[in-house]
Amino acid sequence: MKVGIIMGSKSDLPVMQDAADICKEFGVDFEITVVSAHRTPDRMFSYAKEAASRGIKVIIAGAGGAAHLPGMVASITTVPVIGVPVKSSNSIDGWDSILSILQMPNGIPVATVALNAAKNAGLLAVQILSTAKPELAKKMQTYKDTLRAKVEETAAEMES
Ligand code: RP5
Repeated sequence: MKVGIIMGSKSDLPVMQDAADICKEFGVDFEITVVSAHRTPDRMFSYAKEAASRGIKVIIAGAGGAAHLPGMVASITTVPVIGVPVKSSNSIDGWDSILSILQMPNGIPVATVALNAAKNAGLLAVQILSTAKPELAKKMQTYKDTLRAKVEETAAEMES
C-alpha cells in the first residue's frame, strides 16, 4: 500500500516535498520521482500502466504551466490521481497550471488541490488510504484535533 509522488521536473521538488513530508509524518510508504508528460511520454505511460500492479493506491502528480501530467496519468490508470498545480518558472501566474489540471473533461477526474498545495495532496492521499486502514484514520483524527486545539488556543489568547 503505497503513495506514488511524481512531478514533471526536478524544479517542482521544493513544492512537492511537502507531500513526501506528510507521508513520512503519517508513516505511509511512498516513492518519489520525476515523470514528464512532455519530455518522457513513454516513461509516463509505463509508470501509469504499472502503478496499480506495483501496489500504488494513490498517485500525487505535480506539474506547472501547460500541466498535462496529472490528467494524462489519470487517463491511463484506475488509481486515483491527485493533481498539484505548481507555480513554475514557465507558469504565467499559476492559473495556467491550475486550469490545466482542474478542467478535466468528464470521465477522467483529477482531484485538484490549491496552487502549490502539495501538503494538502499528501493529506488527501493519507485520507484515501485511511478508508481501508483504521489506525491511519485514527492518526488523521489526532492531526485534525491538533489543528483545532491550536486555533482554540490562539482564539483564547486573542480574546484575553
Ligand atoms: C513542467 O514544466 C514541470 O512540471 C515544471 O513545473 C515546468 C518547468 O520545468 P523545467 O523547465 O524547470 O524543467 O513540465
